[in-house]
Amino acid sequence: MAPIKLYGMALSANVVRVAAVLNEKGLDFEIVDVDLRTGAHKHPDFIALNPFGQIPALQDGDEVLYESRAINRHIATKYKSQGPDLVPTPSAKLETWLEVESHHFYPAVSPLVFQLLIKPMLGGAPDAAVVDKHAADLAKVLDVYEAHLAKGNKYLAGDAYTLADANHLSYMFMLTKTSKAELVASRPHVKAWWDDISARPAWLKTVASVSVPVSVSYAPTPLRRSVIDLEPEPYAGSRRRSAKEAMAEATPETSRKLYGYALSSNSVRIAALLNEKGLDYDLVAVDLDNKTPEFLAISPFGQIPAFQDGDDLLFESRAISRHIATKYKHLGPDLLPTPSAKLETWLEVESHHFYPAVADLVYEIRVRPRLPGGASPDPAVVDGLARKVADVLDVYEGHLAAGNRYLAGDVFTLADVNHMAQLLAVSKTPRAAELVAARPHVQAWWEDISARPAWKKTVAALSLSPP
Ligand SMILES: N[C@@H](CCC(=O)N[C@@H](CS)C(=O)NCC(=O)O)C(=O)O
Repeated sequence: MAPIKLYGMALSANVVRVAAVLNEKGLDFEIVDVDLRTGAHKHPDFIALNPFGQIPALQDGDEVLYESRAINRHIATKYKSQGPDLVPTPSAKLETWLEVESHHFYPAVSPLVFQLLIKPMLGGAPDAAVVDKHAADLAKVLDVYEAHLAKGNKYLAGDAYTLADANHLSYMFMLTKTSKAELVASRPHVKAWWDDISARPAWLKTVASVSVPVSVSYAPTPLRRSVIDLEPEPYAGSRRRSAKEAMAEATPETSRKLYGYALSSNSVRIAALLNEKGLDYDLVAVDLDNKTPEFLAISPFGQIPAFQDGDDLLFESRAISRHIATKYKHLGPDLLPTPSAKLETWLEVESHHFYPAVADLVYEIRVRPRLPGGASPDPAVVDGLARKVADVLDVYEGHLAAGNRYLAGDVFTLADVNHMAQLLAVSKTPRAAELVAARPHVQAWWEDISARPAWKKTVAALSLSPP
């Protein structure tokens, strides 16, 4: 069989994230050089592998994947019994900490590493204000890690080393090579965890094949808001209850509690899935201006949604949705047919391309102007953000036109479900809705998935004003 091919540069942290897991699994692979400095990632040959034109991409036999976390999850699932099992399932803690890496650690650490390590290699000087901001962000993130690890968690998902730990290796390594290494050294549990995971033979082998500091030209992913309201007045009327009151009021019929509010798209993502699975739940409204210790104990970053299902406590919406889809695999439609390279890829496309682009556009048009002191949308900014959404939707159009009825192929999966709440926000934002309408396959896909009874039930439970 042809060896596994990892496309990228051995010096890119997102590529090294994958190399680390291939080595942990003892898999032979070759790195096919895609040099960002020569623009090789925008060459048609590479675009055929990854239409977003980013490294890494991976070819394993007939399967081609992109998005480093999708690749890693696919490797960990497909080669589950080879080397350590990196994805023991179902594990609420594992799902949560995979998403913490993706949506808290990475957005804080990557701009910092760019400023301190990469920019100087390109002849630039670090911007002190940017460094300070992201160092402060990362300090807060690592405080949550410190508390989590101090609570008897040797690794992020508990007693065993998993993919959640492995996905941190490349950026942790680079961070410890910068002047902000003290962010790790000053937190004893984070430091002990790092000392442990960075001593693994597979990681030492990975390090031996790359040389840091690096000389790579790439744009770091900017920080994103993680909660985007469908409507600007989230606490309208009598719906407002504190988490404490709501907890006290929770009815005993179900042990499932969704902490959020009905108009947050990240909360609606979970409601849509629970309805697909036919699962009852109580919506526990969270007052984000007055977060209670009870709520913060479940969601240490203070964000909604969070979810309780019996003894399982989770936060991060995509972790919650994945956990529900795994735990209740045989209830209603199976939304996670595994192993599926396409499914893993499109789950991550939603998370790292679709959501950020759409959230920024919807925020600029619908949310920011209605905030206290918010001015009307800036047409030039709106045009720029709309272009980004159009670029993302072009990739969706190409993918759906290539014989994929749904994102992962013939069947409706979690990859589709995870888009629905944000697509609803799009449908209520005319400038964004026209971008969907202009792409016949995207429009047909949205019409198909939004006609599902579970989605109609979800929307009916939201009290949304017309656009
Ligand atoms: N979410 C993607 C991010 C990949 C990414 O940002 N790759 C960078 C290099 S580290 C890149 O290809 N940048 C070139 C570009 O975006 O044009 C992943 O994890 O694979």
